[in-house]
Amino acid sequence: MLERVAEIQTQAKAEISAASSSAALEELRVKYLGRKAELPQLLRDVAGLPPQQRGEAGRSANEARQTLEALIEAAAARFEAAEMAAALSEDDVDITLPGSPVEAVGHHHLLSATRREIEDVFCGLGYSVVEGPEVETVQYNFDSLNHDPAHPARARSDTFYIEGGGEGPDQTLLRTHTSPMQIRIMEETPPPIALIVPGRVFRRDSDATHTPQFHQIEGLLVDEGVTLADLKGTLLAFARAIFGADRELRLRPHFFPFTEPSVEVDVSCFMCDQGTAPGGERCSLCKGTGWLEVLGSGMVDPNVFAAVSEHGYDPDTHQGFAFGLGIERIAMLKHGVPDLRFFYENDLRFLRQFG
Ligand code: 2U9
Repeated sequence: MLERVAEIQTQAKAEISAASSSAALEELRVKYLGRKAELPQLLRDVAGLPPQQRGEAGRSANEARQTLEALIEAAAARFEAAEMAAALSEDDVDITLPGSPVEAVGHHHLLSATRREIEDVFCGLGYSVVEGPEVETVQYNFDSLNHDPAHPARARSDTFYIEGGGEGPDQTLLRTHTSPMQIRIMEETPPPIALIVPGRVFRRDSDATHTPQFHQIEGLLVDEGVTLADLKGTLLAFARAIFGADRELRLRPHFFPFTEPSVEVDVSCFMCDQGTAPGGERCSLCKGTGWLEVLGSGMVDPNVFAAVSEHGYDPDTHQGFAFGLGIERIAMLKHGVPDLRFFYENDLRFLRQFG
């Protein structure tokens, strides 16, 4: 046995020093030290030798095993270092660099982008953004908002009522504006509040400037000591952020059921100088008027506060202003979109212009 152990050791040493990779070394480890290899088998056979041979045979086989283990380990460490160095020098991927984000495919629709742009302006002014249900009740959509029962907007010809959707104030409909959500918020949140409500609204209307569905953003601010000057300052900040830092505002008296006084708000045209285009001709955007109608607004009617007075809105101590705008209209003005229907036709030649 001693001779055989010496032979195995000599042969293994030669093969280990000739090995050319860590994979080859691993094969040698299995070949000489694995469970089915001859040397471990010899070690197991020591127990069957005559007692006087066991000591020396066991010692030499054990030493051979330890020697081979150490040789393989040392060679493996050398290969590992060399292989790592080779991989690092060949590999042109620097794993320490931050991962590059996946390239965005596509972009927001112009209406979504415009909505976000407007939301950003009001978030910057401290407003919250809240969304509400698209199916509403007559109570929230009209009654709480001081709509006269005879108001034309309530007619079957102007509003989508849900068939079988209740009766009287509980009758359900597709909301005609996002205002019902402001009522819901006031029922839940005592003043002061400042919020905008973006969302889809529905009216029975269909032509180049009207679609049965469009998008609004309405705003509501309620506190003590709020005046029309606060409304004008807020809307001026909005107009300048969206249409340019040089813009001015013009307020014209109007009527809305939920605001008193009510005003329509024009912003000075950003394409011309008071109606005259750079070439001297009449500006095509503002039709030579120098003003663009952008939204409606006003001071919240005390009757609206009366509908939520039990939630802390006292018409005698609280004032508020509200405004409403059509996202489509803002996008059309800002980007020169000539027809409202382009927004919904999903013609990529149109959509891709606004990436
Ligand atoms: C509450 C009180 C008052 C919301 C307002 C307007 C004026 C307005 C139109 C703009 C173009 C609708 O999208 S449009 O067709 N909206 O002019 N909206 S004040 O007033 C409110 C809302 C909620 C509780």
